[in-house]
Amino acid sequence: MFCFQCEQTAKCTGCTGRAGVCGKTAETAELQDRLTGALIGLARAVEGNEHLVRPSTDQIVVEGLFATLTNVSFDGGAIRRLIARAGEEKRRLTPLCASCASPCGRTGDYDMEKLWQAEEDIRSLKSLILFGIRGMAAYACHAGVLGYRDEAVHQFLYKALFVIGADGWRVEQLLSVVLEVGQVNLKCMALLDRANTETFGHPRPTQVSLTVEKGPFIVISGHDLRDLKLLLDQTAGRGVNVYTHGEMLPAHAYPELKKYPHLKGNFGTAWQNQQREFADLPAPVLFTTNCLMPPKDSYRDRVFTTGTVAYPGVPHIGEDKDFTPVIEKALELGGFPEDRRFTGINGGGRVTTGFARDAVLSVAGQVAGAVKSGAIRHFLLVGGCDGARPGRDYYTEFVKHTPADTVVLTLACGKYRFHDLDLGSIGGLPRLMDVGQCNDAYSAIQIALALADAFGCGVNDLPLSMVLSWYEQKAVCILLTLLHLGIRNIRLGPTLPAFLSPNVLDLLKKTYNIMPITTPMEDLKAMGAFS
Ligand code: SF4
Ligand code: SF3
Repeated sequence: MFCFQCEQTAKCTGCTGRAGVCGKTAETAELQDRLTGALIGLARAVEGNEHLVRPSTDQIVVEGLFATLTNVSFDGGAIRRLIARAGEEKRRLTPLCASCASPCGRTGDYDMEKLWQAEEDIRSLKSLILFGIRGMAAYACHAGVLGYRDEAVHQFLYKALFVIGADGWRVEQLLSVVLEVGQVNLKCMALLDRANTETFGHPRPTQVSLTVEKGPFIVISGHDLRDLKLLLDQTAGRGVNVYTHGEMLPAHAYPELKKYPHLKGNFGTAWQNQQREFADLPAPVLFTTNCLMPPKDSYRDRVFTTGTVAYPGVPHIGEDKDFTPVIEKALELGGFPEDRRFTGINGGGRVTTGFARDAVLSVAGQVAGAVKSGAIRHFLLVGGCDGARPGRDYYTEFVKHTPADTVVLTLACGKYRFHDLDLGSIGGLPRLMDVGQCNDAYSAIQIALALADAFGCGVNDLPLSMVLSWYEQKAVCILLTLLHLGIRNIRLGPTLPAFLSPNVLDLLKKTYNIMPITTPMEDLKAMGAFS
């Protein structure tokens, strides 16, 4: 196997051998490569046959890409079914190819070994494209389940897949496709933002309890808000409470979700702590998307998956979204006998979420006034994924050291390192504002653009610095969107992606002044966060 798509990749170069650091086996990794190769074959078959493409064709691509995202599908059987669907669809689009006596190979599946063995700059740029569209497919999938689609996104996914499999593309040509990933991803994130806010309302600042009340409960993890809504409907009146976990936390801020009285609070911290946190839990856990880790025996019998996420031997709730087995498990396990108080990593007992674009922009005048009066001197966007590497303490220390006249905007699961800290307030506004999931990066971008508008300058001229933490491929497409928008001086950590070749990294540094994190104090000083 070879895989270097995530931040925890072995030795910061690539996972090889019998299994990856994430627990993905060599067999699963090879099946995921075959699936990607089959999707490239499908994209080749689409070329010239665009009139035959159906929404179901697009769905295969979106699901297939999503299934290869880190910590989503460990299930060989599910991946084989996706490979078969891609093959069947290709045969529908190009029936003559299947029976051709002397195949030209134009619609053949792609052998991913060719990519892994390619010249390093080509491999680097094509990997950026591939990992970027894997992240984008996750967003498209979330929007799709709520009934929202954007034709431009699907058309681009075929193009990008085609390019990955094509020979002879030069560095400059690939670079422009890399930036196109960022451009189209902005549309895709806008679509998801619209899907979420039109379906569930605009998030409003909301305090979330970390105490688990006595009695039966279900923990729901991942990013899929529709799954949460369906679970809340099915648990209503059953005496079963629901707690969010990981990236589901911002769901508490949506009016159409927070109205359920049995959506009680949040349990646990970021994904990498799940094997410890779930060990003694008297409740089932439902994973709707990443980040699933291989379940330990201590709690394996309480884990359920749904959607694209899957693990061999773990019960999977199908398309009918009948969560009865999860609810029955919650009733059987019974929950805690008494209320159980949990805290965040820093000892805080409550956290606040819901500072998405509508909430922040509704106080834009107040924010602009605080900046003009000098009360707010700098904005710091500290966002992105969490992970297991020890260097991620950087983000906790960074936030702890931010001066009292700065505002910290955050999003995604990296916030679990610091979101229970009490940073106080400035001019009636909290100093720490959680914009939402990684899926809400669009909201953070809109806030930055609105600030730039209010001050009549570009985003790069704002007193705003970005320090991002990355782990999986949604972070890759978000980063490409920021680069597409021309945003400079982004700090990235805890380590730089293994798939950036020295030349590609050099190019990104020269063009965007992207840089690795150093120490919290050094970076804060360099950002001009201190007066
Ligand atoms: Fe390794 Fe990450 Fe790939 Fe898993 S997803 S095999 S940890 S690089
Ligand atoms: Fe986290 Fe997996 Fe990326 Fe959604 S849940 S940010 S890592």
